Amino acid sequence: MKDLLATLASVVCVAGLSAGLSLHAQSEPKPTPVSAEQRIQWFRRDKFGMFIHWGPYSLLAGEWKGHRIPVGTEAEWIMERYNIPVAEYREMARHLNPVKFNADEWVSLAKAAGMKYLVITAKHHDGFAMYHSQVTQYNIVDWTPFKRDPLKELSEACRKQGLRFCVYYSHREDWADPDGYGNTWDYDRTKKNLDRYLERKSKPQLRELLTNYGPLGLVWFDRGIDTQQQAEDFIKIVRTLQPRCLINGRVANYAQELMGDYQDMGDNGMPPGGLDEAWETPQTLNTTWGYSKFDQEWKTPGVVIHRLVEIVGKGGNYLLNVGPLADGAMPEPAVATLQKVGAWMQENGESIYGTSVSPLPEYPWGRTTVKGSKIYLHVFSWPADAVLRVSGLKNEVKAAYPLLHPSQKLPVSRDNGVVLVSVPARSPDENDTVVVMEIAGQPIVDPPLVVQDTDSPFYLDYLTAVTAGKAVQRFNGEADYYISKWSGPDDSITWHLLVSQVGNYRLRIRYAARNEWRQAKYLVTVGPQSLTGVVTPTGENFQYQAFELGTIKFSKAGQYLVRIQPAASYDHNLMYFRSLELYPVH
Ligand code: H79
Repeated sequence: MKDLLATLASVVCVAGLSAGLSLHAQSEPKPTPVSAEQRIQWFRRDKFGMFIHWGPYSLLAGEWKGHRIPVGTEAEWIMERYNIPVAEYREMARHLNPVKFNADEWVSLAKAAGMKYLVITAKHHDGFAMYHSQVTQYNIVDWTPFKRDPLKELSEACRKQGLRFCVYYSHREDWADPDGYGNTWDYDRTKKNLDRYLERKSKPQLRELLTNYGPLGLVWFDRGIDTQQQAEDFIKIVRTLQPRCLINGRVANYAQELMGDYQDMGDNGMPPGGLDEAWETPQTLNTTWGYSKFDQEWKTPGVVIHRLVEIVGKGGNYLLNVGPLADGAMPEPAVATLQKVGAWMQENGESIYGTSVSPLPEYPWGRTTVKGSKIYLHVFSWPADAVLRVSGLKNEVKAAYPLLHPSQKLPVSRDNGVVLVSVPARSPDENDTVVVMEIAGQPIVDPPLVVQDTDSPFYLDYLTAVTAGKAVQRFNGEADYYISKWSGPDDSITWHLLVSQVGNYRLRIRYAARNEWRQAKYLVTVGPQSLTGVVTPTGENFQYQAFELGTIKFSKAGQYLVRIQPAASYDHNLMYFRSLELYPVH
C-alpha cells in the first residue's frame, strides 16, 4: 500500500496529466474526453452496489426434469449443467411472465440498503436478452407474454431515485447461438467462429444497451475474451458511445494485464490485503446468483455488514447479488436482510461512503475505514475489558467518540505507542458499533514488519510491500497478485524486515516479463548493500520465473529496509513482480 505522501503526490500528478489531456483534446470533436481519474471517481466513493441475476433460468429455479442444482452451485448455469437442448430451453423461456415486477420497488430496496448502483443481467450465458433487442427476437419483449422492457423501467426508476443504472453483459459466452462460446451439446465445436458471433450479436447488443437506456454507470462484462484485440474492440464501443461509462476488468483476457477501468476479484473473492487501485468483488447473498428454490443459505445482516466493512477498508466495492423469482418478486429473506443492512447504513454510512483504503492492520475487535483525518473503528466483537487497542498509528489522537453520539467523548491514552480507547461496557450495536477517532493529519502508520521464524527464509511480496510512485498492487483475475506499472527510480517497493538470524542469504526474485522489457535494470537494496538485476523475459503475460540475484549478509540482528526500484526511467513496466525471497545459507 502507498505511504500517504506518495499517494498525495501521485494524485496531484495524475490530475495534472488529465488536465493536460483534456486541453489537448479540446479542438477535437467527439467523444468528450474524460480522464480515467474522472471516470472512476463515483465508483471509488459509492462502494456498495446491487447485482441482479434474472432470466429464464429463474423460472426453472434450480430444477430441470427432476434434476436439482445442488446448494452451493450456480442455478443460472442450469442449461449448461444438464445440457438442456436449446430448442427446449427456448420453449421454456416463452413462459417468462414476471407480472409482479415493479422497477420502483427493486430500486427502492437497493436504495434502502444503502446501495448506490444497480447492475442487472441484460444477457447472461444462456443468450436470452432481458431487454427489447432488435438483434434477435429471443428477448423478453418479443419472446414472452410479458411484452414490457424491464431494463427500460429499471433505468428510469434508477434515474428517478438517484441510483446509477448499469448492465451485465456476457460478451463471449452464449448457449443459444451456434457461434457463441459454451454450447457444445447442440452445436459442433469445430464449426464455431467466435468473431462471427461477436459481430452478429454481441457487439450490436452492446451498442443497443449503450444507446437506448440513458447514461450507464458501467458495463459489467464476464468470463473474459480470447484476444486482446477483441477486448479493445469492446472497450472502444463503450468509450465511443458513453465516454463516462466504466468497464470492468473482465472485458479482457484474464491471462493478460488489466484492461478496462477497475479490477474485479473472482466471484465471491476477497483480497488478503488492501489494494491501491479501484477494485470490486461480486458476491452472492445465498450461494447462487440466479434464483434457486433450494438455496436457503442466506448470509445474515451481520455477515453482510462485516464483509462490506472489510471490503471498503481494503479499498474496494461490494457488488452484492440478489436473484429475483421469475414472477418478479424478490426473495423474502433477501429483502429482510437488505433492509437490516440499510438500517445500519442509514446511521453509519458516513464510515463507508467516500472512504479510502485503510493503512491500519486488522484487529481482534474488528476493522477500520479511513476518510481524511478520521479513522472509523468498526467494532465487530466488543472488547471484554472495554478497551479498544489500536496499534501501529503514529498520529496524535485529538478525540474519540461513538459515531452516533459525537458529544460522548471517549478517554484516549497511549501505552507503548498503542492507542487505547476506553469504551462503554456494552456494545450498542450487535453487528458493528462505529467509533470515530479524529487524528492530527492523515494517518501515518508503522509499515508492516516482516518477521522471521528461526532458520526460515523471508518471503516478500505485494501484501507487506509499501509502494511508492507509480508502483501499484494488482490482481489479474487468476488469484494472482503482483506489482505493476513501475517504470522509473521513484517507483519503488519497500519492506521492513526483522532479522533474527545473522549470516549470508541468497536472494531470489520471482517475476514475469514481456519480451520487450528485456535488459531493463533494477536495483535491490538490502540495508547498506545493493545488487543490480537485469530483466530476463519470461514470455508473454504472466509466466513467472525465479532468478538468482546473488548473496547478501546480515551481520547483526535487527531491522532492515529492503527496496526494489527500476535503475533508470523506462517507457514500459519494469516487470510483473511476484516476490523477493531471502534464503539463509549454511
Ligand atoms: O454471473 C455469475 C456466474 O454465473 C458467472 N459470474 C458470476 C458473476 C460465472 N461465469 N463463469 N463462472 C461464473 C465460473 C464458472 C464456473 C464453472 Fe461450473 C465451473 C462452470 C462449470 C464448472 C459452476 C459449476 C457452474 C456450473 C457448474
